[in-house]
Amino acid sequence: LYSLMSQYLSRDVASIERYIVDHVEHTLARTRFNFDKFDAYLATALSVRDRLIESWNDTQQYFTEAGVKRAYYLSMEFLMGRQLQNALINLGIHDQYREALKELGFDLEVLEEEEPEPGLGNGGLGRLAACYMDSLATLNYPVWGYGIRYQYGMFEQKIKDGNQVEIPDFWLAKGNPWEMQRLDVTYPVQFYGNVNVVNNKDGKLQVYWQGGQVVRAIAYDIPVPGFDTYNVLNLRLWSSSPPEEFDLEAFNRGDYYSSIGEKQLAEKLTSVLYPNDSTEAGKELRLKQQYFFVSATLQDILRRFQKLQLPIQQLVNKAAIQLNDTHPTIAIPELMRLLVDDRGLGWEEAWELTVQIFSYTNHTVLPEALEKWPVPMMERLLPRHMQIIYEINKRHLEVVAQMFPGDEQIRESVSLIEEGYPKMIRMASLAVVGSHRVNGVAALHSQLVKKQLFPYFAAMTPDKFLNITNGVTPRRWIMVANPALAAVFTRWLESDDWITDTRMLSQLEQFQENDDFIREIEEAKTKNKQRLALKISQLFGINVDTDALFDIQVKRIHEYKRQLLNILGVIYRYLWIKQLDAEQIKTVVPRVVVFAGKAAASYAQAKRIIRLINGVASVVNNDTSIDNRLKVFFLPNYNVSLAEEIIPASDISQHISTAGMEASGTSNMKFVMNGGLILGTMDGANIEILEHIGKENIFIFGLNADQVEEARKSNPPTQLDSRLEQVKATIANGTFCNPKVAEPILSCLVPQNDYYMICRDFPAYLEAQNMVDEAFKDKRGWIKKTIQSMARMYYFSSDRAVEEYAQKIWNIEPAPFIPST
Ligand code: DL6
Repeated sequence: LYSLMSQYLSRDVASIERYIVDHVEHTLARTRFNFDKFDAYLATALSVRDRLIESWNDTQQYFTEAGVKRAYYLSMEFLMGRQLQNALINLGIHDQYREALKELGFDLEVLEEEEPEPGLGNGGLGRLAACYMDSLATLNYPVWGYGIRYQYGMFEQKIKDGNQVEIPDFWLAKGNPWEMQRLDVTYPVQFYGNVNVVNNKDGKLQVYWQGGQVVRAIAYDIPVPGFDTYNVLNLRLWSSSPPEEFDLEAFNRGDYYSSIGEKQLAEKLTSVLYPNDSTEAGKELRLKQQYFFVSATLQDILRRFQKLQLPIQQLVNKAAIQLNDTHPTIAIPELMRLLVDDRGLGWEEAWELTVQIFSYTNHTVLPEALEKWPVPMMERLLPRHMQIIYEINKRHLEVVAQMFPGDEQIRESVSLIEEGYPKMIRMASLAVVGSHRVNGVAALHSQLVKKQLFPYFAAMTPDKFLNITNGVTPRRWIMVANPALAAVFTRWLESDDWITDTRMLSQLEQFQENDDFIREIEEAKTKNKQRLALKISQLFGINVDTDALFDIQVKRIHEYKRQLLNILGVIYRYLWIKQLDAEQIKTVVPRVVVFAGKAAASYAQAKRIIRLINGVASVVNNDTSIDNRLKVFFLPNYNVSLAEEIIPASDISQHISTAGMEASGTSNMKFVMNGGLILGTMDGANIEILEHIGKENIFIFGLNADQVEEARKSNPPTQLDSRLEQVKATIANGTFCNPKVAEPILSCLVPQNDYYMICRDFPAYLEAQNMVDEAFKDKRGWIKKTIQSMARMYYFSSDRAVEEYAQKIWNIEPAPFIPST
């Protein structure tokens, strides 16, 4: 592998050694003879960061000098994963670093494990943002990411007596070598206070928002390297701190502690990532986080624009702002405030500019996940913004009245304010009205966004709505996660260009009957299964057979994702094996079933499902009568690093959401790219995966989205499948866990209460699992399916996705910086 980037870097091993030792001695103040594994990791990371900083500075300066239009990706979550290995691979110096560290007595792969994982996200949405940053850097797009530097990321999940326990994740405990604190980049952010209107000299009304609390935002910059390019992008995360001014009055009153208390409050603002959790909805601190992040970001964007000395109307030619879900939507009234109150623009002109600058990605149609904020809270916390939202709504409703005259029902449904006690602000509707483009994240989802969520908005402005199907980066999800498979690809394609051009993978199909190629693909899979088997044996003390079918479901635990359907199927399989005789048992395809995922801390039903899975695991794994034909594991603390170990090891993975409920899914793409097949429903991106890889290469079952909608409206069936009855009875008699724990689960498994369609889909699910068994028995047929699938996945690269954003929404061009050597 030879990288463009590495042409500009010193690649010789001796220099690399020296850089590392320099950091050991001068940054960490250790001696070269006495530093431990973590010191070695830190010094290595710092030496890599040094290399990134130079390119990062050059890239940013180049963007400024060239005056390019930039896009800004605003996301409350970035799940970046560990950085060291990814940076070394993107820079093309992984092997040289391995060599240098060997000379120093360390194993690079071991040091990579020392890196704490920054869990600054809940799941798919945050990881998508990270994949997009990688692709944007790789394709040289001038983009910045903006987010929050939480001190506590996603909680660490432990399993005690089968139950999930949450442990705070203070990921910064040992420092973060990848970030640069920017004490020169700070902004004040205001909350509360009053709005005053005065007549200024030329008779115009001038609005002042005064008083209240001020918090300071401090920037932390994280360089994001692309693959095989000199360009390095910036991810700017904000941290809160007290304002520089000290409350002298309180101090003079002798009230020293309250003057400090105020400071501590300010620091708390960015301390913790909010879980994806409906019970946390409507919390004031969360809205404060959103405004804090958005206000600092817009001040930063405008300061950068101001340096260009252009009229403010030109902002639209220099900046596009993407709202990653509704979380940063308060940016829309904030930009209006900055343009109208601070810059003196008229409302119409400011609004036109705002709408042209913003665009919004919707990531869910689940009603409970659509953000709403109480009007009284907004009035108190951001009084000027509330006025602006009312004004936006007034003008919006005037347009609605013209389009749908006299229709009260439509007016009510599209109003930005939901009537009730208290009134609520519909943030998704505000995001739609204030954006020129609104996209869903998979074809079906984008249809549902239009038809189900925003039918009248879509009727009013049909061109606003579009689809951009998600994608994932082949750098992290093949190169980093699966070096064995990556090496096979490069060997057979006689080039590593596939890393940046996944269309090349289609050429692999010509080798699908080649015995050597098949053997190499199989060997890579076995290696990955062995790695996971080792992890399982370390965690549970159980050795699993790597010839078994590895059946994996890893994602947040949620009723709509239907881990319950999976475990019910496992229980049925167990009961079925138990009634076979010794000869029959030998014919059963052995399975290793793996679950992983976190349940939101207060999501009781999701936690019960974890408890049930662990209960089943302990019974099944200890039952010697089934001759190891079934093993079940719940791997704790699912995160990006664990995903990198699990995904390449799968034979089959489950993406079995109730149709119409999973916006896209992205792990489905990662699994197939790594040579695993999918068992799934016609939901989210599964549908497009099917279209690309062919229906013969995917196991689809169950109701589709239209049928689910129909089924919810019609009378439930009168009878349950007898196999499901049998499974329920076994759960109810306490075989796996205390029946009291299982009771609320069982009460959902009745036809009248089957919102997630588990009862209705159960027979089709079992049938599909049988088809998986049959297909797996035919080894050659199976591998052929996996080869065809891998070869046809080019579309699901995040490179394709970000190109669509750049062209269809942001209107920006690549801007590669070529250094003079
Ligand atoms: O678009 C990224 C990701 C999708 O792949 C998932 O299907 C979707 O559930 C997730 N959405 C969210 C939004 N919040 N909620 N709920 O995380 O986005």
